[in-house]
Amino acid sequence: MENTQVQKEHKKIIFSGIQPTGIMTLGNYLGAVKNWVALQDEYNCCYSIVNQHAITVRQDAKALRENTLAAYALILACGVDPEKSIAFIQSHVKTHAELSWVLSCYTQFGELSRMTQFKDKSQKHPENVNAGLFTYPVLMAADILLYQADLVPVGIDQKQHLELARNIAQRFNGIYGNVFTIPDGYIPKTAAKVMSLQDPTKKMSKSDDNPKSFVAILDKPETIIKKFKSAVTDSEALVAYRDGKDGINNLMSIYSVVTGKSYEEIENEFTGKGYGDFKMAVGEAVAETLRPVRERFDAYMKDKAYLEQCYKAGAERALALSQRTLDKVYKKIGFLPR
Ligand code: AQP
Repeated sequence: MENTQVQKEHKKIIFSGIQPTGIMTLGNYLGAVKNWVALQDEYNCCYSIVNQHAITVRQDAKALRENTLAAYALILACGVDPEKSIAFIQSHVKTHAELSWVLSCYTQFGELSRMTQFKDKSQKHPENVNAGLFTYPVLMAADILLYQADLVPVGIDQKQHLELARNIAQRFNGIYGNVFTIPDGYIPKTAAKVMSLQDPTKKMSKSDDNPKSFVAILDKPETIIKKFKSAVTDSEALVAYRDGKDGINNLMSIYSVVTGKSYEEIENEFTGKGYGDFKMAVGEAVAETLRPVRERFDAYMKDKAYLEQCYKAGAERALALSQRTLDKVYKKIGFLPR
């Protein structure tokens, strides 16, 4: 018992989050949430539904509420265990907004101006280029630093934000001593960036206007297979991982992660076969992987009381942990205690 306690204390800490901006895609699953699940035994993990990030883009209130609960149910359905890990909803834990304000005073305007996600999203929503969209990476830094996270499992699209979080932490530590742990990214080798099925030069995104471009985790098996059948490829009829074959490369990396087969094994499996067979195989493998997730999701959504009990307990644990960091920060910067 004592040993287990010691081991638990020595485990490294992980933080990661996902926005409740729609139904999670295969990209979110393979790039992030699948790894969240795999890391739970080895690390002390904090996983959050980051609804405060979601409002940087205009949301319908009712839909946001529903999507937040659905996203929470979905991470549990993917295998996040609310006993092992701290699973919570960001707005339930006030320390995130509080630390974010402090860190924004230690972040330069120029640094935030260089963030590519800000540039992309402000182009996509020119009518609403709000200050929150601009300071989004500061809130993300607060999310991570509050828990003294060692590792942050994310897709490669978040690498730049993570780098900024490290810079902010280093700058703060440089002034005040060792307040924050400097986090490292945990980016998967395969499927770190799942691409759109309709435009394989763009990342698969849940807010894409074209539903054929992404596979939602909750899509029915026949829908998944149909979407893969209509995936954009090339005219070469050769299943091989090569430069310039963006569509096929994307399908190969998806197939590789869900089946555990190497690229070489996949190339051999489809030698002499057409893209039709390959797309069908990828669709079927993904549908089979996601089937149990969808079934568990349906069961969780029928038990709202259980979900509520889990997210309340998660918020309490998250608050207790993060308050320790916030107290330390307030003391260092000279805020008079109440
Ligand atoms: N296509 C992707 N491939 C691999 N990883 C991905 N992630 C997102 N898309 C891909 C990873 O999923 C985690 C949660 O992402 P998020 O929902 O917080 O925000 P996002 O990156 O902005 O995802 P979307 O789907 O593109 O959402 P919208 O459309 O709302 O902007 C992150 O770890 C991310 O790296």
